Order: sequence, then structure tokens, then C-alpha cells
Amino acid sequence: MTIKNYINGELRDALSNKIINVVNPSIGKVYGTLPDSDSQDVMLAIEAAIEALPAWKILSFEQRFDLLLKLANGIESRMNEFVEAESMDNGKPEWLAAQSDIPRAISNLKFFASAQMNFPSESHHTPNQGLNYTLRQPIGVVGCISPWNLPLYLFTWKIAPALAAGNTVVAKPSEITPYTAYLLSTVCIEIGFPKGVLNIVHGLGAKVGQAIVEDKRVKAIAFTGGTVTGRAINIECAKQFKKVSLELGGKNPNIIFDDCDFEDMMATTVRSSFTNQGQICLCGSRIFIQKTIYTQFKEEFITRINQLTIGDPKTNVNIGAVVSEDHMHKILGYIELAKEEGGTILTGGKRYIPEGECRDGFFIEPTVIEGLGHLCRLNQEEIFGPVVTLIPFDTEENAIEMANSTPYGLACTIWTENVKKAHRVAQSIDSGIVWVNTWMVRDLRTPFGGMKESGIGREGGFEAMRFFTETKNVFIKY
Ligand code: TXE
Repeated sequence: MTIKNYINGELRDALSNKIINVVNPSIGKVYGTLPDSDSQDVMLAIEAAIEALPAWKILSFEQRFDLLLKLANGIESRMNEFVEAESMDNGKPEWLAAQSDIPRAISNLKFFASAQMNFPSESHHTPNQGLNYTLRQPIGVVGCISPWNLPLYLFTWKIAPALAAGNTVVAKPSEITPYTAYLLSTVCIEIGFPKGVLNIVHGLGAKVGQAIVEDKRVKAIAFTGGTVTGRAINIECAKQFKKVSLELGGKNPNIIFDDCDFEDMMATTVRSSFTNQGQICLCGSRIFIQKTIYTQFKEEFITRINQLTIGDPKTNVNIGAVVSEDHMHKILGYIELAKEEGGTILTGGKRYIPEGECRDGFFIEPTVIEGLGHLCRLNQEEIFGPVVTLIPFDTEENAIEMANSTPYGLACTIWTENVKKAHRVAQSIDSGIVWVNTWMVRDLRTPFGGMKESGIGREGGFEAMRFFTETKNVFIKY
């Protein structure tokens, strides 16, 4: 498989002709190559985006709607191909890509196709003086940089509102999972998407990503990825006063009170801990359990975790491979750290070696750890793998204090049947998203993003449309 850049409507190699290998993590083998692009390729993409901008930004809503819908339908008509590619590239089970990643990528495009038609602007009458109205205009050329955990899902989460708002785009998918973004570029060609409006440049973050961020002609950056990278991007954008939206890591608390619906909580907590091998920024990695039900929780949780199946993502397993060998070693390193910090591994804790074709794949057993203080590194740093910690608490105040004790503030889940308590805790938690008695229910109209080191700004619904537009107030004297 030879993945190519998509620049000015054409599939191209990197100008340098350099390539990078791309690995299927479930078998641990190279399956293809992607262009090792650099600033020269980014330059071409930016020039194409500049040229395409005047026509794209004045397109009628209906025309833009039709084109974005065609992209969505183009993915849908090749569903199996996208599902297989996403699973092969990332290691996630095919059923998960089929139920979640690819349908959600389609929804992102459909949702923002329609959102741009309904995106309101305000007007304010200033008594006796005149009328203000707000224009929300395209920014120009924007950069979208996305990670490997939910490859097409997050890629489209950025490019869809960027395009819908009338911008042209230079996008960079993760070099670890480039396949479905490449397939999307073939859909663009199939449906005759206007050239230069969307450009996809593959390659390393330090070359391609950085070149997009540093170029002054790129007027805004929407980034999802690690906090360390996010900080570097933020610093560069600050120098240029460039608009930036950052969706970064999390260390999300899952707070379980003794008055919860135990069965519902248990089934959901298994999912919120280990879906996508724990590689979702919204996974609940720190599980706080009220002391009164701690033992009951622990026994039942371990029983359920031990029933999870791991292995070949093409089969009906619960848990597939983690994304790469490096990432596997990072996660295993954290498990070692847990032991050094005095934690007890209740289940898991090792690399898993399946039989057959996947024996060289990068699998880790779902791992549950107890006995660690809430301030130790393991409970402060993002692991981003199938590893959770159990932490007992006494009171509501105690739970809130520990939940808020990390530098992150992305998402939180609260389990209680007491509605007053649910509201109290929800308003006291430092996080951009709170779920009560559920996890990862996403309505695309709602604001999405994190506090503290989990990011800056909000995406989703009109928040994303606002990010991708420049706001201008016009005042007309009576
Ligand atoms: O992500 P990076 P990495 C967390 C998770 C993970 C850690 C590191 O904890 O272990 O981050 O993962 C591009 N300028 N999350 O290193 O590097 C890169 O090519 C511009 C959380 O794989 O942040 C890719 O396209 N771009 C997370 C994208 O940034 C740069 C999802 C993300 O990669 C760049 C992923 C640079 N200097 C990891 N350097 C979440 N919040 O969902 C890299 N990139």
C-alpha cells in the first residue's frame, strides 16, 4: 500500500521522494509507506489552498452542503474498506471501527454540512443611534492536525467545520495512522471535490505539522493530540497571534457513589476504562469508589475484566492491539512505575501474546491497579492505554478534591442516583465535559473541550463554527 499526499486535487509523492514505513500493530509488520513530506510539500498545499479560497468562500450554502454530503456518502459507499483500513492501521477491533469510528466520521461531515446552513449571527439595536450586526466570515487557509487514536473520526471532526465555515484546509493526519485520511482523498477525487479546497499532507509532526503551524499564511490551527505537542504549537501560534484550538490529553476521573445503579455503572465502567484499548482522551482512567462499596466494586470489576477477550482485531474480541510498539513500551513502562510507586496489580499488567498471525502484535492485558495515592505520577500523568487505577474515597468533598488534583480537566463521569448530588459534583469538577450515569454520549451540537492542560477553546456545534470564522461587528448609524 502506497499512501500519497493529496495536494491541489492530485495524489502525489513527497517532493523529496522520501517515504516512511507504516505498521499494522496487530501483526507488528510494515504494511505500506507514506510520504515523508517536508516544508516544500506543505508550501505547495498552502499555495493550492490560497488559490482555491476565493471560489470556495463565496459558494452558496447549498453548494457547500452538497459537496460535504457527497464526501460523507462517498465514505459510506466504501464502508467496509474504511473499516478494515482503520482497524489495520490502528489495531482497534473492526467491530469498533464499524460501530463508532467510520459512522462518526460520516456524521461529522453531515452535521457540519447542515450546521453552516443554520449558523446564526446576531444583531444589536443601540437605541437612538443605530444597528449592529455581526459578520462571521471565513478565516482563510486553516491547518488541521489530528492524532492516531480515532484517526478518521478526529480528522473529519476538524476538517468538516473548517470547510463548512468557508475556509480552505491544509490537513495533517497522524503519521502512525494515515490510511483512512488517504482513502478520503481518493473519495474527494471520485466525487470531484474542488481542487485545493482540502489538501492532505502526510509525514512527521516535526516536519509537516511544524511547517503548517509556522507558516504565516495559515491563519488558524485546530489540533488534537498530546499535551506536550499542544504546548509547543500554542507557543508558536502565540508568536504570530494565530488563532488556535487545542484538544489535548486527559486523566479523567470516574466517580462512583454508593447510591449508584450498580449494574449500569459496572457495565459502563468496563467500557469507559478499556474501549479502544483505553486510547480515547475521554476514557475514565482514575476510578474513585466510595469506601462503602469498594470491595464489592473491586471483586465484580476484576471478574468482568478477566472475561474480556484480547487478540486479532478482525475477530469479535473486546480488546485489540495498542497503536505501536513505542506506545506499548510506554504503557508497560507506566505499569512498572506503578509497582515502584507501591501499587498492586489486581489483574493484567503484561504484554499479551496471541497465538497465530498476531503473535508479534502489540497487545497489553487490561490492567487494574490499586493502592496508589492520588498524587503519585501514575495518578497524575496520562498513560493512554488499557490501565486504570482504583482509589477509595469517603465523602463527596474528598472525591472532588482528588478528582481535581491533576493538571488535566477534560472529562468526568459521576455515578449516583441522587440528583442533587449529581448537580453539586458536576459544578465542582474542573472539566469541560461531565457525564452523569453514562459515558461518551456525544451530541455533536454540544461544546467539546478541556480545561487546564487538557486544552484551549471548545469545538463541536456552533463553537467549532465560531472558531473557524472571524467575527466582525458592523455598526450602521440611523
Ligand atoms: O501525539 P502527538 P503522540 C497523548 C497520549 C500519547 C501522547 C503522545 O498520552 O501517549 O499524547 O502521543 C503531530 N507540530 N495523546 O506523540 O505527537 C503528529 O504528527 C505540529 C492524546 O503520538 O501530539 C500528529 O499528527 N504537529 C490524544 C499529531 O500532532 C505535530 C491523542 C498528534 O501527535 C508536532 C493522541 C509539531 N511539533 C495522543 N509534533 C488525545 N487528546 O486524543 C507532532 N505533531
